[in-house]
Amino acid sequence: MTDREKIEAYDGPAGGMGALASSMRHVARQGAPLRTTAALLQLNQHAGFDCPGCAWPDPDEPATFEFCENGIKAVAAEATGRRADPEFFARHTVTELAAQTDFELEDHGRLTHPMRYDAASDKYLPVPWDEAFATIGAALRALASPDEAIFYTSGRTSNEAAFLYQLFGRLFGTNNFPDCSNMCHESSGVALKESIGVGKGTVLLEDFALADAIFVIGQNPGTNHPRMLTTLQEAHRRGTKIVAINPLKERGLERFAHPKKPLELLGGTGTPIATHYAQPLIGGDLAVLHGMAKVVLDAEERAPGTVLDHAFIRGHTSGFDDYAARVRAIDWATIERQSGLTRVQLEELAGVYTASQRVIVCWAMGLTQHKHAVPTIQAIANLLLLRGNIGRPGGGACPVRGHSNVQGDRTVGITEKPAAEFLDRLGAAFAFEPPRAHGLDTVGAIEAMAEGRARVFVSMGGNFAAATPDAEYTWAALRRCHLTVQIATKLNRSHVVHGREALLLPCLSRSERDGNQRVTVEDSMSMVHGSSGRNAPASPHLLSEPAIVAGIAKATLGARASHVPWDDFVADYARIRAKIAEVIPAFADSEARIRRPGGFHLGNTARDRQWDTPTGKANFLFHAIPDLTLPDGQLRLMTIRSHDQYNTTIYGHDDRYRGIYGTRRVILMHADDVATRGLADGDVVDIASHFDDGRSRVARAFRVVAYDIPRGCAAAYFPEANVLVPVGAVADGSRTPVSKFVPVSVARAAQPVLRER
Ligand SMILES: Nc1nc2c(c(=O)[nH]1)N[C@H]1C(S)=C(S)[C@@H](COP(=O)(O)OP(=O)(O)OC[C@H]3O[C@@H](n4cnc5c(=O)[nH]c(N)nc54)[C@H](O)[C@@H]3O)O[C@H]1N2
Ligand SMILES: Nc1nc2c(c(=O)[nH]1)N[C@H]1C(S)=C(S)[C@@H](COP(=O)(O)OP(=O)(O)OC[C@H]3O[C@@H](n4cnc5c(=O)[nH]c(N)nc54)[C@H](O)[C@@H]3O)O[C@H]1N2
Ligand SMILES: [Mo]
Repeated sequence: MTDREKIEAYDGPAGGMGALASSMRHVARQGAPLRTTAALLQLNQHAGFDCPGCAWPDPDEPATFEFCENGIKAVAAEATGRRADPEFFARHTVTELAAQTDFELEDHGRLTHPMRYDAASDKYLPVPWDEAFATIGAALRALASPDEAIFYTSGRTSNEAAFLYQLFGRLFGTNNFPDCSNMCHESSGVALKESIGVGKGTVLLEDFALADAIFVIGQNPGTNHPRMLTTLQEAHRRGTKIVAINPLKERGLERFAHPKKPLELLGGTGTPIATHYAQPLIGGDLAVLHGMAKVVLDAEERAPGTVLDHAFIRGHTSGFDDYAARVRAIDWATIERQSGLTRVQLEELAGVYTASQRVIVCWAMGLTQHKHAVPTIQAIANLLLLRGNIGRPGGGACPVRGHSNVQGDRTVGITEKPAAEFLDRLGAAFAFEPPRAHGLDTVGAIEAMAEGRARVFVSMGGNFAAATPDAEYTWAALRRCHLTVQIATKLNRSHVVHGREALLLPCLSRSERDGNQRVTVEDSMSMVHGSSGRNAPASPHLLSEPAIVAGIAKATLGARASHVPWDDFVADYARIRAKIAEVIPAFADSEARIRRPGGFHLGNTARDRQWDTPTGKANFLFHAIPDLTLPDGQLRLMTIRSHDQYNTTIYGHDDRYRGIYGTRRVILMHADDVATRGLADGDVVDIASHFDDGRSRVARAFRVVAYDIPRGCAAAYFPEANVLVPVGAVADGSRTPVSKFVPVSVARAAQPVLRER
């Protein structure tokens, strides 16, 4: 154990003085306080830029500046004074850099020049932009088929850049557009589309002010969507019931002190958030939701006509009778065993549901990254449908998205499974025949590279090597590529785990001036608004993402796509938006509508009670509860985020609300699970995962922390634990890697070295 490491209970509320102090420390560390402060003043303002943190929406009239500790960290990380420039790269071989931790890599600061890997010196050397583009064009043209290329996207990319990127890829001839969403809310999209005909949430921010009850399932907003706590706090004050369902007691769901309100700060303890808190087993949510539905159906049987919304069920849904019969037939012993909650607890949760006229259910990765994620999310839809809670003010489904524009990227065509209608319109707008065969998703892309079926990998942002499952396998797959191209702001793992040839293309960040252009983004509630940075670019050699895509497109397609006005698009993004509107009618007149404070809503058929499903109705979809019991000795491991990270970007080594300081190599376990293994709190263990594919996967040297978590469950941080997640373990229907349910066993470490990766 190093001096910095410390594990102790955290007594404060989420937010509060701790959040203020922590944000100031992070701003100071980045060495450019003025640049950061200037940027912060523009954050989420009407004329400013959209926070590069989470996708929680902004109120129409944001306060002078909506304080969010993790938003500040995200902006400070972009506005940093540090630079990974050519002198830096001249000092380090790539082999040396590859030995550094994820934290150390990003901590070198912003990339400043386009760089190319030089195998002779094992270093990145500067390369002129046009030479970089020509290299990509040559490699792509040399492929036997366009489907040997992969175009990955992370969800921070603007609508304009994403639209050009997918246009380029489809002109080139492939639908290989895997994205971070494949690892994130894909399960929500697939589930909701089948249930209610639209793969997005049905609520707006204003609905939270009307709700009588809000359920927050498998989500940790105190860390990952801190601005949501303000919404929940206001709801709590109005008397709204707030139900948290999470194996961990997350502090942000328990208590919150608004960092901008002096009285709350001085009070010290904050105000409560959840009125009810249940800690199910990891993966137990389908049983929880079926259990609640069973209570609701029983209540209706006892007092017919008083509990269900019969008019809604009759007029708007299909499949109710079959669903109800099957839920009634589940026995309580199965529900209790699989959920980890008692019947009494489930009756209480269901009681909150039936006592409330308007109900919103929110969820995030705790539900989506499971083998049974799609059935579980459909069980949420079922529960909402029982009482007409979709398309009612103050009620609805709310998958809380991750990356700030992950939803927008999908809207403008970043998907490996494009709809035929979208392709028809894209083809008509640009006079070409787009490829129709579906492309590779994230897991499919890894397998294709591993097997040599894909050879060029282009990444629009993100950190594929660290974010994906099965690190060792995935790294070998990336290393087999002929060329890997990374369009990025800061150095990360994917830049040092590269193909035979490799390019680093540095781009402007959200907070930086891009001429006087603006881009657009879509938040978690389908609101589209403008974003324009004001900071001076981190280096004069940076290009915008749209300019980089145009450069690659011209160098690759040449005369084949000379009818596409790439340069005009880059000169004025309004021209890209005009084309987006031609392909996606909901964008019509967006130029005027993004100028309004708050932007505009893209519309949502389910919210209007129009059901775009094969039955023309909202569907009750039943799935049996799976038996998730593991062999003796194994634990269900979830891989989660600490308070000091943004996905693979590690800001620091503290997870304040969970009382863990100075280290990320920890495994949280129930005290009895620690004791029965002959271990003690603080011991160092190796973690092995178990999956039926004949390969062994071990993560070494994790410190055991006895923690308030159900027996049989454990937690470790992503991405350190990604070596344990088998690439073949994916969710049924959505193929999202099962990052929240990895069967593992632990054993005293062979070598208790605690070097962070
Ligand atoms: N500061 C910051 N903000 C972020 C991010 C970040 O890394 N840092 N990431 C962004 C992205 S891309 C995303 S997708 C979101 C992620 O936001 P979250 O989904 O909140 O992120 P996770 O840490 O993965 O947390 C999952 C939560 O689900 C719980 N959980 C795990 N398994 C289960 C289960 O089986 N059942 C239930 N009921 N709960 C479970 C965990 O205890 C944890 O509280 O946040 C976004 N915002
Ligand atoms: N085990 C496990 N694995 C997971 C998860 C989990 O919970 N557990 N969560 C999954 C989820 S929900 C997600 S969304 C994925 C995230 O996967 P990704 O989106 O691929 O990863 P990020 O860490 O968000 O990407 C960070 C990098 O993006 C680059 N970047 C930052 N800003 C910009 C920009 O403005 N433009 C460009 N071009 N680049 C930029 C920087 O170089 C930075 O290093 O990870 C997934 N992986
Ligand atoms: Mo995500």
